[in-house]
Amino acid sequence: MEKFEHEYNAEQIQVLEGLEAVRKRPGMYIGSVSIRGLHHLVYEIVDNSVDEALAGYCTEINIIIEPGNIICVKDNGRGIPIDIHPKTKISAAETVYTVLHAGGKFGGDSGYKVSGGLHGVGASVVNALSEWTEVTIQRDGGIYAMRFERGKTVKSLERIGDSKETGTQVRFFADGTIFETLEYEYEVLENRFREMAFLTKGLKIILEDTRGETPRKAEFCFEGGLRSFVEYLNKNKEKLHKDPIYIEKNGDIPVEISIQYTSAYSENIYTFVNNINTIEGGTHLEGFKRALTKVFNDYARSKNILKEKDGNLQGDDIREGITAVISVKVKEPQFEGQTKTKLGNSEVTGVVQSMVNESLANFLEENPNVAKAILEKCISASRAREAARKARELVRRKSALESTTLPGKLADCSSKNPEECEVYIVEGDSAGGSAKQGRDRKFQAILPLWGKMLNVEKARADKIYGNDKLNPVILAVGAGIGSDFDITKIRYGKVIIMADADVDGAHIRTLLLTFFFRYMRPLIENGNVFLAQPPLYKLSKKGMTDRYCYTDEDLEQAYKELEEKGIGRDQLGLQRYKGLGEMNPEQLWETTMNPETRILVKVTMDDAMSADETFSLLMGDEVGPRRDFIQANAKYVKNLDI
Ligand code: 0RA
Repeated sequence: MEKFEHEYNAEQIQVLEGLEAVRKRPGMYIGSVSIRGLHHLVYEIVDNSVDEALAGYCTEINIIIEPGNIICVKDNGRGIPIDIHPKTKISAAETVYTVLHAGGKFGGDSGYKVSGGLHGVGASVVNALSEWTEVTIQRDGGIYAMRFERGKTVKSLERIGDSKETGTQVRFFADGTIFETLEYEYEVLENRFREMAFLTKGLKIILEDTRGETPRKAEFCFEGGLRSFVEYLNKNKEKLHKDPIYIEKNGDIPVEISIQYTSAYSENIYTFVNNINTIEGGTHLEGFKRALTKVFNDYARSKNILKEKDGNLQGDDIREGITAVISVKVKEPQFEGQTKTKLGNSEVTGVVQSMVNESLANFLEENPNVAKAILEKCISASRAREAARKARELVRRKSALESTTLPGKLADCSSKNPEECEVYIVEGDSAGGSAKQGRDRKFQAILPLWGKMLNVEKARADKIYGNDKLNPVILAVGAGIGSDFDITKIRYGKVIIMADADVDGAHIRTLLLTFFFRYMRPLIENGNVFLAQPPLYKLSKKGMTDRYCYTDEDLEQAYKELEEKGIGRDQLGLQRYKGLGEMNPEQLWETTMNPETRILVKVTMDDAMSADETFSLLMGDEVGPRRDFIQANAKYVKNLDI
């Protein structure tokens, strides 16, 4: 017999219906039921502990991925309150886990929830979507525990022991009938928790993975906050000044910003609202950019670095080579944009702007050498921009004369409707030939690329327009680059990179992704960039349709299934594809290009960001980190010719 039998009153029934709704439409609450949604469960639980840290009561959070993909999150905060709610007659702790959006309702105006995943939905959603959840609370001298299954209480909060400590521990096992996979990816969680630790100065976050034979562990704690974040982002880059610039203001809308310039040509500004990555930017970014442009122009004028006859430096020039992280805390954030990651609150612009105006102007006055180094770079960026404009006009004029703006190598499709059109960027002429023959020419265009790519790390926009490898890509996509890029002009809804599964293929993929990341970022943000997945193997036998396998696991699975049909391994021919060039047009169509059967992987900002990171490392100016990387990854990058 259960010790606690529930009587369901009206409120309780509402509760159950609430969590039932979550189980019926999980996507509405956590975005998706893919691995992304699965990771989201962990973020939701950790966010609650981060809130406790932001309130000043928690200094350490431990996250363990246990064998069987059970997640355990433990913090040393005050412990979730356990007092009985006068209306529902159940404990506050149980309410938090069973009532939708209960978080933040307790403790009066003790503060507001600031952290929160993309959806910020709270513990009850995690509970609803887990096969089981166990919560253990230490507070008021005791240890208390409760348990739920698929969101329903099976054991109400009960005192199970004594303790002098305080804190909250949540263990849960996600529901396999809801999620596509239950296998957490350690690296994804590691990246997110590193980011969280950067964003919450001084908070120690420990992540452990005890699933495999060799347990993994990472410990993050950054006293420098965003300063450490910027140092981390720039670790492989050549810096223009030693210490990142750091400004912080804890007013009504707390703002924390760190900036460091590098000798690179790209602009890397990351913005966060309540610890959520606002990849589409918004009003905080707007305020920052305005202030940055104004402060540097004012400074350059006042020091006579810009003469009276000179025009103002443009924002793009001032942001060349910048790495910056902006973090704001907003009580009622409004998220807009395609992916709801653009801050809409208009009051934030002015707050960020005036704070940066004041602090950055002071900083430049106090650090004239840093100011000089940055401004020299801005001025040369400005000259390059002028040269780029001329180069671009030349290209435009030339193409007007030739009466076509499309590159000669492009085999275009017949449809002109971008929504249905796709372009395959194919490495190598021979694979390009097969792709041209195998494609559906109505909606599939082929652009072959060959030879070595331009090193975009060391090139400015003027070089890129003139580059014979990248110019065809720019013209084919048809929407310009950099600040001229206009997503409404893209000629294809899908831009698909098709490269071999070997080191050279990886090289070209990294190069193209980096190029898109730096010069056509909205294309990635908008979800228009994809990676084609050519098969690694073909299994064949007389009288049997060929079977293609895309991974080693796929191959094992195929062997198993065929064995069950009485076909042994020894009867099967196995071909390992070394390159796209080995497939004939029909095979290429069937395995990699036919929308009915192919596998496409959508490139996310995370993918592009790490490609960019790898790229800076391999192509940039800093020799030390590159050597370290190659030594650490020697077994993976044996053939990489750098
Ligand atoms: C005291 C008061 C409140 C929450 C907590 C402690 C608390 C909650 C969690 C969740 C995970 N770990 C935790 N540690 C402490 C209520 C504050 C409010 O809702 O405004």
